[in-house]
Amino acid sequence: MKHLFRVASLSLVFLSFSMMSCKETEPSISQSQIDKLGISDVTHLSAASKRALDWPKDLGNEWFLDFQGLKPLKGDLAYEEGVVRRDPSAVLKVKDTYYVWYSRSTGPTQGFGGDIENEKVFPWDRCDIWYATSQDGWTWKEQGVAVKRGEKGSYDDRSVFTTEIMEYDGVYYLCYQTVKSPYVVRVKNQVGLAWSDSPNGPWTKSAEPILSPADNGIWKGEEQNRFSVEKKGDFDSHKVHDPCILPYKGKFYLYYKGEQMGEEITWGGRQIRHGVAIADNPKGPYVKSPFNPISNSGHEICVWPYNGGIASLITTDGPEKNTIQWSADGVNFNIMASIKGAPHAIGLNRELTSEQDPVQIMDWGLSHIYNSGDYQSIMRFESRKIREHKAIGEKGNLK
Ligand code: AAL
Repeated sequence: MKHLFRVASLSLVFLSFSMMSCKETEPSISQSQIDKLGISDVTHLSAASKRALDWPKDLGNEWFLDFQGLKPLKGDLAYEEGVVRRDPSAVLKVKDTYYVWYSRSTGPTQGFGGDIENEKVFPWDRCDIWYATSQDGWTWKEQGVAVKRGEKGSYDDRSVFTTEIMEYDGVYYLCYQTVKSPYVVRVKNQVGLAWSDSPNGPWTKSAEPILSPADNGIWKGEEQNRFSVEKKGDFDSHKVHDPCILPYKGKFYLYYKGEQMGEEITWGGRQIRHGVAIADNPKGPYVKSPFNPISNSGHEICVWPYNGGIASLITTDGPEKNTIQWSADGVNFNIMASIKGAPHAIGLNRELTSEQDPVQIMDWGLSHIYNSGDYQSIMRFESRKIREHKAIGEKGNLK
């Protein structure tokens, strides 16, 4: 409605401007906008033209890219039957060595409904967080476990997984998802944190989770059915997932994916949204932003700093999937580019962060693939920028 009002008022302003052809006191649709958008008659704006008039005025091609096919890694991170390696963290370069952390488990997945004491309900169930190093980003040496599941009875006794790394002030922080046994359909997921003076550990774990689901949903009945609710609650009333902490404006922004009790299928995808929680110190306490949710689409978190703000790749679910968005304040995101589809569970190569190029960080990084329903392996992605279009033999660049 607000949008319609704005476009309607813009049209009126334009009309009165052209009729009066006197001094311009209010914003109008300029002749160059009309020309650029190829609008035939400004008194007959189609819905598409109205949306186009709302696009950021200074938007160029700098945000647009194309992902190439995933390529397998070599060494210990090559696919291995019987082993799950998935959800890679960002890649950090420490001195001359690349580091990555990831979820690791062994054995097949049985799913829900079997022996909940002994079986694995998902590939990311019964995981610990492991790490590997590489000199060239292709051949990796698995170094061993970084963060283990907790003692029986603790909040992370069932699985620790889907981790992200942040280095700040010489200290390394791993944030990750946690599940407490028993792993039933309605189990809540939380976020834990571990820190170390070295990327090689040893790691100290937080005694309590640093983030939990909103506590305002109400399940309906006793059956383990996550779609059946009396009240849904906030967008993150069931699970907080895919945590990623960025130092930003003197604070620490913990971006995460929320899953809601009574989740629906909307626009052909899962009802998944992102939130942010902000702290003064890396260890918290993290306070959820009152602006949550900060996306209406997406899946795994993929965020990076750019031009004083934060950029976010939105994949997989929701009407705005396959877009790159940017916010000047880390909270209010707008679409900058649509893309053809992005790798899942991206681990960004933080070495490539650039203030000149918004998507240079996508030149290469890590992702994962499903080799089978049981086993996943970490892969490498690469991308190419889309800055021109030229047919073979054609002179000049279309920019
Ligand atoms: C991923 C992530 C989280 C989920 C599972 C493993 O896509 O969103 O990590 O828990 O799937």
